[in-house]
Amino acid sequence: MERIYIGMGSNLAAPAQQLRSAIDALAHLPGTALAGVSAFYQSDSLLPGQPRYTNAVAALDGTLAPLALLDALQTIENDQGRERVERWGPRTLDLDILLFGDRPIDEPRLKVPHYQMHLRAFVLYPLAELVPADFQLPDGQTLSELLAACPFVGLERLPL
Ligand code: PH2
Ligand code: MG
Ligand code: MG
Repeated sequence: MERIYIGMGSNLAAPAQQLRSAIDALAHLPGTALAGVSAFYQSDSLLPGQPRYTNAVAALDGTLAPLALLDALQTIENDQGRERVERWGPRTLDLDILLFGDRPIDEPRLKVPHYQMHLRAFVLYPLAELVPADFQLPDGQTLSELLAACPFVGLERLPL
């Protein structure tokens, strides 16, 4: 059994509703159990000219292989109308595997930890709601160090 963290994001078609549907789909995923969900946070897109994003992080406990989980997440994205037009384009739903237990994964289709999670406030602050205070990434960096280097700027935590 491994603890897995999923970054969720949406900036199209009622983003908060998209995240709620995704959480429901994650809760029903075979081979995993939903262990927690952060609050929802809004922020501007990293790419200018797009609608604002709503983001959250979910924790799963699972026995699935990483690539099987990736397939399942892509199915959920597709079921919720994800269209893959341009890289970083606006999307109804983005589900990214942030961390998979404490293993680094380096496959053509899947790199874990997610390559930019350590720089993204909309990942780090929701993640911090779900982990112990001394939490470390596979490379030994602590989440507190990452948070200290990544100010809570432009993030809006939505009321539960
Ligand atoms: N995802 C992107 C690009 N820009 N900006 C915010 N605020 N949140 C995201 O999830 C996000 C983004 C591509 O994955
Ligand atoms: Mg993605
Ligand atoms: Mg993403």
